[in-house]
Amino acid sequence: MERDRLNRLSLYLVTGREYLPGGTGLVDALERALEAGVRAVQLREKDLPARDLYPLALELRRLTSRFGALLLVNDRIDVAMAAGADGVHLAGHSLPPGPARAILGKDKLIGVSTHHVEEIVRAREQGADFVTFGPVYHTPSKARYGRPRGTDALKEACKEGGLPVIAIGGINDRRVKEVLSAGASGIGLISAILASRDPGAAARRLLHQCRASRF
Ligand code: 3NM
Repeated sequence: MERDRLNRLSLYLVTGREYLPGGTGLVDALERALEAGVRAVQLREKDLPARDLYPLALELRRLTSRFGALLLVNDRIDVAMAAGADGVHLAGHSLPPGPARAILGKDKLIGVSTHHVEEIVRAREQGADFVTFGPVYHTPSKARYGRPRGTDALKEACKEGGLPVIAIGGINDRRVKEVLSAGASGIGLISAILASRDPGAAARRLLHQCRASRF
């Protein structure tokens, strides 16, 4: 993947409407994060059928385009293509990256969720562009993602996997330095921004930490 798209992925904001504080709308929260400088969004609303996910993807496509931000759709290659997204993010139960690449062509981004270094190697062999690796830390919904992998496993993933690694799971502004020092190309998160009453301020703090940690 070229530097420009990789830079935009340095803060990868994953959606999760159930994390929003009462009264906040998803599109509003994302707009505030984008205004603050976030440049990559993954639409991940697993409970929505295509009929509802598609109009939301279109709305997020318009919104992210206004800010020059990437939009990836979790799992649903059809919805990603129909909405003109920049790519897809594949989970363990998704179509594997090889056939996904055959459908999407060479220019679309393919991200893959991974938990072990072997999965990263496999994703690379099948034409993925990057992976998320986690959960690095305890996350509010840890039951869903398994036990934390820790920063030593993250280091190994970044060193041995052969693809850019976005660290995910329990990331907040106090942990950015640690995961970037472990070799991660970026951070992926839901609650540190979307559970905040001020998603713009939360995004600014995280982006500030990303910039500060790179020197
Ligand atoms: N994937 P938070 S952890 C979507 O380990 C996701 O693959 C994970 O939420 C993985 O930033 C996770 O609130 C949740 O911890 C991230």
